[in-house]
Amino acid sequence: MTSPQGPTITLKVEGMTCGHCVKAVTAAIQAKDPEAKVLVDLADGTVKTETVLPRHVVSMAVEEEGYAVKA
Ligand SMILES: [Cu+2]
Repeated sequence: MTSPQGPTITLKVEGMTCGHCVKAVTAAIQAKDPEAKVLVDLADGTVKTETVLPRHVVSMAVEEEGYAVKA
């Protein structure tokens, strides 16, 4: 089954530590794609996004919040 949303993008992100970070990252991505599903794993330092946005746009949104995208 294919997703109507688009592919899942996984980013390795440094500097996320708490619920505020989760909200900030989620809001930043959803500002660009309101339909995006965002799953932040603080322990792993990963952000998984189901979105129609290209990877570099998701990456840019996260970095604009002040977090470093490592991969
Ligand atoms: Cu935080």
